[in-house]
Amino acid sequence: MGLLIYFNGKLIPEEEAKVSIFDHGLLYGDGVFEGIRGYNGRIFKLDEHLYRLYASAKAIMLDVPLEFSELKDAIVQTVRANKLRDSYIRVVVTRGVGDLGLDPRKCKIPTLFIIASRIELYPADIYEKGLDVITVATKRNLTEAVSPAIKSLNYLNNIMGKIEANNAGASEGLMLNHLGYVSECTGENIFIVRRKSLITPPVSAGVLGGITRETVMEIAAEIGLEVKEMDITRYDIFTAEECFLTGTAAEIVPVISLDGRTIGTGKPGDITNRIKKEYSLLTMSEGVPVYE
Ligand code: PXG
Repeated sequence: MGLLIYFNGKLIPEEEAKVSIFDHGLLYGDGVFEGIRGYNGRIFKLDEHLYRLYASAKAIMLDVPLEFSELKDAIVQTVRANKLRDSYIRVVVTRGVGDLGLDPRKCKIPTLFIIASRIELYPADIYEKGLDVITVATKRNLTEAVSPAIKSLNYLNNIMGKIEANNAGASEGLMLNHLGYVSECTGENIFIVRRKSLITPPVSAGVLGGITRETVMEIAAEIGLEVKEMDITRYDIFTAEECFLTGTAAEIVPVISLDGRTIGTGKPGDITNRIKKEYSLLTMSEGVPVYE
């Protein structure tokens, strides 16, 4: 049985959920989105994802056609209609249907759809063995051009990075900013462990303010680990005790090498494993209930 999709105000079968070829989300990548996870009958960090969605929309002057509470309700209804306990939810708002010119003023009504489905995680052995990452040549977008803090439909910068990582046979690509500092991977934030503290690049280094990144910061505070947001270079990763990536889909993924240099012992570290454990405990116990 196919999925039920929330599409511009209605729940409809996936075969009927079709976007116009004149939608500027397609023609220009003009729109914003969120990727959210549901665990165990609850939606994890839903408010946080929605705050970021409205902030992304604000930054590109796009009016989300629903109020915060209406959108929240539409997401819960979509998950419920598909009877999902564990889910991956994609919320997309585009500029809407316009003409072939890029002027967004021609797009009168934004398109809004919600897909509640499942997610394929990285294969299980990646979490035990860790990832080999390489630095890609494509720089992360300038914050003054298209800020990486905006979760927009325009992901070519990241896709270019992913293609380079794929071509090199690596599992992920590390992106640097125009100054040569580390920003993030193509779809995950990065942390290193140095002398028992966590370090992650600041949003000003050209990174998406990840919800998982924030959650890791909260976990660190609870378990008494210091977290510093500061610019780091590849050298800091080469010489780190541990390294891991964070993202809604990936959760917490250990990194064991960068550009051929083994990080720490070459195995997922104790701090990484502890954070991973605390994260999965949170996902099982927190969130907006779907079925109550
Ligand atoms: N940085 C970027 C560039 C992202 O796209 C994250 C960090 C992590 O943010 P959250 O809030 O999820 O902790 C993301 C997440 C994928 C994929 O297939 C990844 C993301 C979105 C859609 C697909 O890897 N983004």
